[in-house]
Amino acid sequence: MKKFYITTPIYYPSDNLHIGHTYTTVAADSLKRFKKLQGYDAFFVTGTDEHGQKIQEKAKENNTSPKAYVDGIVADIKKLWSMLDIDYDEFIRTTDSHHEKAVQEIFTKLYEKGEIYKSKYEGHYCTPCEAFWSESQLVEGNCPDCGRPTHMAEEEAYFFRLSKYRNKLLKLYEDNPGFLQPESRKNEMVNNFLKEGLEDLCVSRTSFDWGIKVPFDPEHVVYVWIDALSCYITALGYGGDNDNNYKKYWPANVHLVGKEIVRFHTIIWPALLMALDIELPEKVFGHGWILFDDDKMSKSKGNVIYPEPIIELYGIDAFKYFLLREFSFGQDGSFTREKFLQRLNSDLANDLGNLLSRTITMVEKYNNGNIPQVSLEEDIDTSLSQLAISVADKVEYHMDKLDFSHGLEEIWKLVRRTNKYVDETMPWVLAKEENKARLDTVLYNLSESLRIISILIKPFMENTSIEIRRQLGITEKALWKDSKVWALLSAGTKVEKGDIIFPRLDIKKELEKLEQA
Ligand code: ME8
Repeated sequence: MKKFYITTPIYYPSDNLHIGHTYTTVAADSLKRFKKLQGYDAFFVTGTDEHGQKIQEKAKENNTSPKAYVDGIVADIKKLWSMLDIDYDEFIRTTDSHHEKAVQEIFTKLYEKGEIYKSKYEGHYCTPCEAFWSESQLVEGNCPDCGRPTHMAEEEAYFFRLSKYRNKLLKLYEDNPGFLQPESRKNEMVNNFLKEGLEDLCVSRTSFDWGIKVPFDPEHVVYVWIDALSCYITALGYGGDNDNNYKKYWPANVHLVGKEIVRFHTIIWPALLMALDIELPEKVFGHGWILFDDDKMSKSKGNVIYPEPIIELYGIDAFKYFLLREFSFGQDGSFTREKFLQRLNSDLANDLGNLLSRTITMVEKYNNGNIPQVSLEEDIDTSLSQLAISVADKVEYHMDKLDFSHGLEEIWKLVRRTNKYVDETMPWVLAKEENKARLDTVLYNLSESLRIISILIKPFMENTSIEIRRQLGITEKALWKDSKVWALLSAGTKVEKGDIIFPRLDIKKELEKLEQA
């Protein structure tokens, strides 16, 4: 069985997560489910990045210890992932003892190999980002990541010899055009960072102590990136007693990250792995941001959208579908409640929900709830079946590029085509004319198309897939390969009408509800 290892960033548990973090996690979850459905042995890691000054300060504000503070947020994060039915295999916390031990070993190994050395650091320090910046990196004198002011600071610190990896990294980009996607981000890394040359990277701190201690110099704590990035291998047991998963799943097939941390994943991470003689990940995908009011969401600006109220009102499948269909994965996109509700109405209620409900109703009404036999085929039937069995390949093509939106659009072309087939064949007229042979064929084809749709949507909308199959009376396990074959549904299968899967919404009323939620 071929393996597929996928990760999300490990999020800071400084506050509760919002729709932006949910976006990456839902995408990773769908990709894992997709690979699993295709027969891969897929492994999915997410987690939390718990050390550092920001968390230490946050805990202080809340009159508690850093560990107690992060424990509380991590419990909420796990609750959110369980609410969203996120199928992760490992949740790595940087405070897990096996992670801390492995990071100490990594740090020591790099030091012993001469890849890390001790020196003094002087630079522009951004406290919220916990980052030192060089003069040239500042944007209008401010932190290039968050735009806030920095101040000059100096401390004794350990450095990783990042500068020496410049040429190796340039070669990595040259030899592996697919290493960083989308393409535009690659140009940014190569032209803005690598071509200008790299400075050695400060990898320890003495100004705070909420972190993993440098084992041979405990005044120092390991500074964010060696600690955080190593999670992708420690989550698999690297450096621990049981590293079976590391042997089985590393290297990662794809690290999904937001565009602001692409640099850390495509410059620092590969350089660290090179220094450790560890194989590099196959691909890093830097997706766009979900904006609100055309601005990046941030708690301090008060423009944060949380997923919980949306899920409670409309369910997880509608929410996941919207996230993956509405936004083009590589680019930024704005979230609005109107767009969300409109898509629910058009794609889910009018297209998919309506197709299921009218199909099951007609099979009940015209054939006593039994899937009929095909007996009189026409050209229009072949055109539907040809389209239906061709969709899976198109979805595979788009999923290969992590283009969730176009993948879903291909599935919806079939949903809409099938609805149109109802309007064109007019089963109610066939019934009136007592054209039983033709009516049976039409009802069969509608049900069969829905069977294929139920497989195609499974990675993205598991509950809806299950419900469609339940209503169609299908008891077999959904297999991806069965979406490429027509006429697998057995005649005589008893359908079972259920609730409307996506009720049509009164947008004005729902907007009021959502704004109050
Ligand atoms: O950066 N739109 O953690 P973090 C889309 N701990 N995605 C968003 C988003 C938005 N508006 N906001 C957040 C860290 N994200 C580090 C990572 S990895 C070794 C260490 C998602 O809590 C997106 O994936 O700030 C982004 O990269 C991540 O959350 C940042 O999470």
